[in-house]
Amino acid sequence: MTETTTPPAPALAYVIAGSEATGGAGIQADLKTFQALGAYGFGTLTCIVSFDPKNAWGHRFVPVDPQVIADQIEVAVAAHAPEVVKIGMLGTPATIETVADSLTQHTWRHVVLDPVLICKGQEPGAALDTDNALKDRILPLATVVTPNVFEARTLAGMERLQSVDDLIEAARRIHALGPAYVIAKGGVELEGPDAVDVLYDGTQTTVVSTPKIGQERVSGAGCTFAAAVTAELAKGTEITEAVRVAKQLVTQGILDRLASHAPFDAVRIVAGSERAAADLVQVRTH
Ligand code: PXL
Repeated sequence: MTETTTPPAPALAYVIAGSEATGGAGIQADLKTFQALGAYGFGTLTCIVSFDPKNAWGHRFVPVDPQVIADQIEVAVAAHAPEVVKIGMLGTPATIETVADSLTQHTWRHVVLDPVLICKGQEPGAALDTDNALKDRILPLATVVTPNVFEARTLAGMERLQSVDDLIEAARRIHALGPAYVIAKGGVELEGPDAVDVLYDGTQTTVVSTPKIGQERVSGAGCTFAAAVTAELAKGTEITEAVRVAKQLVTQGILDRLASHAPFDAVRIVAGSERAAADLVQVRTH
């Protein structure tokens, strides 16, 4: 006779984000990351991005109706009562209002915000409204925010961001806007041989770096990074360790990247990716 045992309850990782139809970025990357890190993943769709292969792979963007977004959040929270949520691409001021209203109806242990700003192909005026709404309505609810260089410069109101010291300054300025933890990501954008990220918690600055893998940005790296931090926080991992795991996972995902007929490669995460690049990651706290 075989004995059946109930597996322990998994960590619950919830994401509110957009679909990117090639599967490299967006909610597809988030859910794959949650799975790879052993969390139970579920998501609310905010918008659908379909690059246009007939038009230089520019963005085509369709928002989901605000009521449908509110309904999805309602049922996800009713079913699972998640404590940790990742916010990815929202895309319009109306979506931001809806998500902000829904988020404030619940108590969260962590709200991890990947502050996806201008999406190529969006009308600049509309994008500015969206950026301002994100800053006004969602940033104050975030406990963790993960800007890249462009987003960090925009949120921090800095004219230039070129060095690790600038990245640290940006992280401090964004911290002053509310989030308990800021993870500013240098990626391939800063000069020098390393891809450097900075975690600032209001007191300590932790610099996490790996040797750069090429000079090109890889699609889905930012989504995957924030999703990995989310899954680890859902599992109860402490923030510095969550950042280290995320950096390892993304570094290995870039090493294993998927080429396609699109003009950019995509991060590829497989089970075990989070351990594979351990030797490449350096963590220094000041
Ligand atoms: O990588 C940012 C991003 C996030 N979410 C969606 C996207 C993109 C970039 O294309 O399409 C849905």
